[in-house]
Amino acid sequence: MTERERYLFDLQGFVVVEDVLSDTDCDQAIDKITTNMTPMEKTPDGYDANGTWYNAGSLFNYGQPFIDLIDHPKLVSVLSDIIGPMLRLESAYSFVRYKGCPPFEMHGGHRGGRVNFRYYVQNNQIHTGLTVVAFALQDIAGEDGGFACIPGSHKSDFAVPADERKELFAHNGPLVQNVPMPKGSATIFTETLAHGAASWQHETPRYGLFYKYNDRAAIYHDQNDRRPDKAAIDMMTKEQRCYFNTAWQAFGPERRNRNDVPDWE
Ligand SMILES: O=C(O)CCC(=O)C(=O)O
Repeated sequence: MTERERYLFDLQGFVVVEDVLSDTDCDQAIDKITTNMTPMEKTPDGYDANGTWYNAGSLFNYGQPFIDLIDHPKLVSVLSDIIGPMLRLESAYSFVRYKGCPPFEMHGGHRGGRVNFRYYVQNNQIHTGLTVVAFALQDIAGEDGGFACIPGSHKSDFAVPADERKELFAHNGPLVQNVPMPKGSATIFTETLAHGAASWQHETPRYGLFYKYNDRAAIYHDQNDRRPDKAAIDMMTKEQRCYFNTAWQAFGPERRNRNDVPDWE
């Protein structure tokens, strides 16, 4: 992690890392997502999607560029500094959203959430939990909508008061900012940050791609329907497979004292 990245991540709760994917990677990812996406009836907040929200899972079964992104050096350099030296990839999925779609309401926003939702700095070292990489497969301007957050909210010790939430967490409200992203970049943000997505406003849909990382000793989502299947695992390197290991830190199976051998060996 560069000093600039550390400064920006600590200040804002997110950092935009440029040039992670090439134009060809982005176009290939969009093609595969478009071929495999299915319409959602409801958004994650329970709004009627009305044909404006789609999703695609099982991304690793479609090969590249999804596989190489698992442990992309530019991402691992940041993630291993802010989460821990050994990482798990809990979840990878795509949401495709069309112009005028319902928003993804703001969530997160204070560091009282223990292991998965924490943020502190000690001895020059950032410590956080569940962390998201949001890949930009196209150029995104602020006025397009998309990923939005309250910069700095990851350091708040207080949750937003329930009766102020509507005003203070409103998209286009006083605190929430849309984050522009150049094509091929990756925005790394802690789930402790108050964040969501504003209604998409561009004629071309937003092809969102999200990977969620945690410490290899921690877990947030139930992994039963999130782990890649054998066909996908077979396309990965040994190191990449370890990103899907069961969460444990020490004294694992067969007296392994480090969680650095793939569960699938
Ligand atoms: O759609 C977005 O950009 C926001 C994603 C999000 O809120 C999340 O991953 O928790």
